[in-house]
Amino acid sequence: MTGLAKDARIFVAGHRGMVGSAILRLLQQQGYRNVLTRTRKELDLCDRHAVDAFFAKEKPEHIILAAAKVGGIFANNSYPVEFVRDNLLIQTNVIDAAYQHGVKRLIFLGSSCIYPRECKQPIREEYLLTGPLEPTNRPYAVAKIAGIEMCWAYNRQHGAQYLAIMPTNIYGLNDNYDLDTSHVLPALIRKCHEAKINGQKPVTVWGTGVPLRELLYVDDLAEACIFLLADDNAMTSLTAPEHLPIINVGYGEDLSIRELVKLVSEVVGFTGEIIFDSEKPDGTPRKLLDIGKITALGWKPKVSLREGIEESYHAYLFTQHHA
Ligand code: GFB
Repeated sequence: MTGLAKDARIFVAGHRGMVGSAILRLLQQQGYRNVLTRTRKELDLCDRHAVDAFFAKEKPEHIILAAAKVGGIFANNSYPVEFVRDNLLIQTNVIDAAYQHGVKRLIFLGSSCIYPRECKQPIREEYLLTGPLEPTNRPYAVAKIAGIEMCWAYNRQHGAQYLAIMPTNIYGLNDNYDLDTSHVLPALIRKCHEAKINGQKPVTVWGTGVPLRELLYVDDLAEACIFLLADDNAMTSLTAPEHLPIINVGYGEDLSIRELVKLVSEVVGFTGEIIFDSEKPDGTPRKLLDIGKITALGWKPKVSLREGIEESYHAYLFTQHHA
């Protein structure tokens, strides 16, 4: 079943990001010896000529495309240009260069926000494009949908094996803790921690606290990516030309933002007041993924939400002490 030789040349695009760095760690742990990486300074993925030169020189056989412009609800809402432009450029350059340079397999990472705002739950892969998108992240979602469509086009027209993985909201090591651009979980960890050390001051949480979110620890996503890339049968059937090459990766359960703050407070030891600022957007009401397709192949998440938050908080404290 394993179709990935330990000496295969695997390019992890975006290896310094939260997802890319988790993938790199796991590939190294699993003994892959020829993992290729480039920092943004060494290779600008928005520059097609630079991407072509890199592929011509390094000849990657497989690609995990984890490079993207990402951020939480406020960043998505504030920088629509960067979210649509940079993502379209990066994915178009890398996916087309992959084909031009004979790359066999490619994993493209998307996001659960590609599905309609009012989607039936849990969300199955085939619900894509069955309704209007959530406005706060539409530019990002449209770029990611274009990426899925590109993967399908290369599979159909050229017999490629390019697979789009749609993860739910991800958190963990190397997350972004900048309150203006981060996702909800790192923001809550930081807010609760800072409030605790400042004498249990009140914490302000955006929105009503009612939206539901599904959260998956980044190491579980990394495992799903490598597991799929290495499985010949799964890659062949998931990238068959007659259907969209898309598979959900999630935790299987969600909780409200209100419940999430409670859990984070417990882990961090924050006991102060929690204020909900309903002037701030809620975003999508709910986006729980149906993970039946990937669990049927044999993958399931290993890290519970509480364990994952504990790990993340320890990592956050470590970076604070070593800043
Ligand atoms: O994680 P988050 O920024 O993104 O926000 P989305 C999730 C929910 O948490 C929203 C609330 O209802 C926020 O209003 N929230 C509460 C907070 N307090 C905070 C806070 O301090 N910071 C943040 N960031 N949120 C993103 C998309 O949507 O999810 C992206 O914009 C992508 O495109 C990503 O899909 C996974 O889950 O709403």
